[in-house]
Order: sequence, then C-alpha cells, then structure tokens
Amino acid sequence: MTRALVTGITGQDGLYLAELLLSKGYEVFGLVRGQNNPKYDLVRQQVPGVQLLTGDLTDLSSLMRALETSEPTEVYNLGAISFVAYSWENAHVTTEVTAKGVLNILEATRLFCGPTPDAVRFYQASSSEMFGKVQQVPQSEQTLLWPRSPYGVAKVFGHYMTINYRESYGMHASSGILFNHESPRRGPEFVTRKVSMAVARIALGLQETVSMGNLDARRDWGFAGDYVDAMHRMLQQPVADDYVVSTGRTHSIRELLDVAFARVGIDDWGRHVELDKRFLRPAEVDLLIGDSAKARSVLDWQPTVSFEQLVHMMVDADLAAARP
Ligand code: NDP
Ligand code: GDR
Repeated sequence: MTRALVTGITGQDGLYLAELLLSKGYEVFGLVRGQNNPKYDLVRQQVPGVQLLTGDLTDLSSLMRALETSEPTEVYNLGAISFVAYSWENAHVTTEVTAKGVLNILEATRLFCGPTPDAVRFYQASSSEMFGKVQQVPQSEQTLLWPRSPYGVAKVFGHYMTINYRESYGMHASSGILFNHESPRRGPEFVTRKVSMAVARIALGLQETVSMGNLDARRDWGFAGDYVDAMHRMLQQPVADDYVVSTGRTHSIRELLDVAFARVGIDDWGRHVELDKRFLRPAEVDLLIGDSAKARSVLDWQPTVSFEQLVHMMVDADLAAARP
C-alpha cells in the first residue's frame, strides 16, 4: 500500500487530496498542529480514513517524528499561512511557516531518506502569487517571479528551496505553481467564498449588504478538486519538475459578483455591495492568468469545471447550508 503524509490536512486542499489518495488505495497520514485544533473533528468527519499525527511546520523534530511514524513514499506539503491580506500584518510568522516551514519539511524528508534521497517523492504547494506584478501574460514556468506580499515572498523562498533540494541532493521534489482554486470548502476569508456566503444569505433575507475591496483585480480561478489531481500526477512522473496549474481564463471580482448574484436571480447587485477600504491591500496583484500547457501535455491534466459552474457550485452549497 502506498503511504502519503499530507501537511495542511485541515485546509481546503488537504481534504480534497486526502479523498483522492484514499480513493486510490493510499494509506494517508495528515499532520495537524496545535494541542486542541478545532478542525480535528472536521477531518475525522469528512475523510475518516485519514490517520492524524500532531506536528507543526515550524518544529523540525515534530516533522521528523511524523515521517518516522508514517514512513511515507509521498509527502505533500500543503501547510501554510495562506491568506495574503493577513501576511502584511503578520509577516514574521508568515515567513516562519510559509517560507522556513518548507525548509524544515524538506530537511526532515532528506534526513528520513538517508542514502536514497529520491525514496520519498515530495510536493511543494507553490503559488501564482509568486508572479505578483506580472512580467509576462500569461504566466508560465519561465516567467520572472515578482512577489507583491510577504506571503508571495515566502512562497518564492519555498519554491526555490524545493528546486535547490532537487538539484543539490537529487531529491524527487516537485513544485506546483497553482493558480487560485476554490470550492465549497474554501475558507470564508477568501473572496469567492466570502461572496458565495454573502449572496446566499442576501437571497434568503438574512443580510442586506457585503463589504468588499478591489473589484477590478483579475484571477484565474479553478476548482480545487481538479487541482489536487494535478498534484498527485506530478508525483507519479519519473522525474521531478515544476508545473503551472491553471485554467487559462481570467475574471474580475466584478464578474464573480455578476455570476454569483445572477445565480439567485439578482442582476443589479450594486445596492448589496459596499466598498470598504479596509479590504484594499498595500500592494495588489492586478492580473493573473496561467499558461498550463506543460501540465496539460506532460501530466495529461486539464480542468473539468468552468468558472460559472464553480461559482454556481459554491453559491448552491452556501444556500443549502444557510437555509433555516
Ligand atoms: P488553507 O488555508 O485552507 O489551509 C492551510 C493549511 O495549513 C491548514 O491545514 C492549516 O492548519 C495549515 N497550517 C497553518 N500553519 C501551520 C503550521 N505552522 N504547521 C502546520 N500546518 C499549518 O489553504 P489551501 O488548502 O487553500 O491551500 C493549500 C496550500 O496551497 C497552501 O500552502 C497555500 O498557500 C497553497 N496554495 C493555495 C492556492 C489556492 O488557491 N487555494 C493556490 C496556490 C497555492 P490549521 O487548520 O490548523 O490552521
Ligand atoms: P488571493 O485570494 O489573494 O488571490 O490568494 P483572495 O480570494 O483573498 O483575493 C483575490 C482577489 O480578490 C480581491 N478582493 C478581496 N479579497 C478578499 N479576500 N476579500 C475581499 O473583500 C476582497 N475584495 C476584493 C483581492 O484584493 C484579490 O485581488 C489566494 C490564496 O489561496 C493564496 O494562498 C494562493 O496562493 C493564491 O490564491 C493563488
């Protein structure tokens, strides 16, 4: 039986990846931080086959213990402080977890592998936020990185450290440069889920307005279920590499609001949306659109859910959850 260790198991991607790996017959171990993490129950409920281990990306010895207990052949490093807006106010802890945490899990994996550095296949959750002030449209594996937030800078560190461990020690370490991916499991702080939850509540008469930031930013949004499949495909390749994963289509926050409100029969959403400067960022990533030609040809991967289908899926799920 193939064994996988997943950090960030309590997050959106951790849950989808665990489901995928369990469906393929893997034995799945998930790392959970904290002494009484409230998300333990969520994981137990949604992916009951996962075996939970305690550990923290900032604690090298806890990672080594998790590796020794799980004896994995694949490690997926999904754990991070992942909310971009939070990273300006908490730049130091973001660096500790999202940047140096990658070094810790790479080093723990290298030490665990001993004389056979490629015995464990390693996945790093890199991000389109690394492109930041984009130097090329669309963005590919070759595009110059220009991060615009402490989160983006931390992800650049993790990305290059993963490449460095591959080149220095011969580790089978791949980095997936994933563009935004969403689902009904998305955290409520991210814009798609914030909108889908608000639209559902507005449709049901439970609230009147939602406060938003920059409506002109553009993102390349896909479905999280499709993106964890790309992660898994990367680790099945004989040689480790880096891949952009994206839909190749971009939409503004305004278009997100159009589709979400239209789903509940509201065409003129202006009176329901208030602009609030607190949600503007010190530096914005204005436009993201990915070129995933390499993932499509080498991994035989492609997205299966359109932007409209994704937004409908999220609004419908939040409507069902919010109905009294
Ligand atoms: P989430 O924010 O939903 O999940 C983040 C996970 O990291 C949670 O399980 C969280 O645990 C865990 N975590 C936070 N701090 C630590 C720590 N100190 N030690 C161990 N684990 C920790 O993110 P997603 O599932 O959306 O994303 C998964 C990964 O992919 C992240 O690295 C993210 O940066 C990256 N990414 C995401 C994209 C997206 O669009 N979703 C796009 C590109 C990259 P807890 O629940 O305890 O807080
Ligand atoms: P992002 O996602 O920063 O791209 O990072 P988020 O959904 O937070 O923001 C997307 C865009 O929407 C604009 N925006 C708002 N965002 C939020 N959260 N709340 C608002 O009210 C709001 N109004 C406008 C933002 O300014 C931004 O331009 C996500 C995370 O999952 C990262 O971890 C991941 O690496 C990247 O996607 C790819």
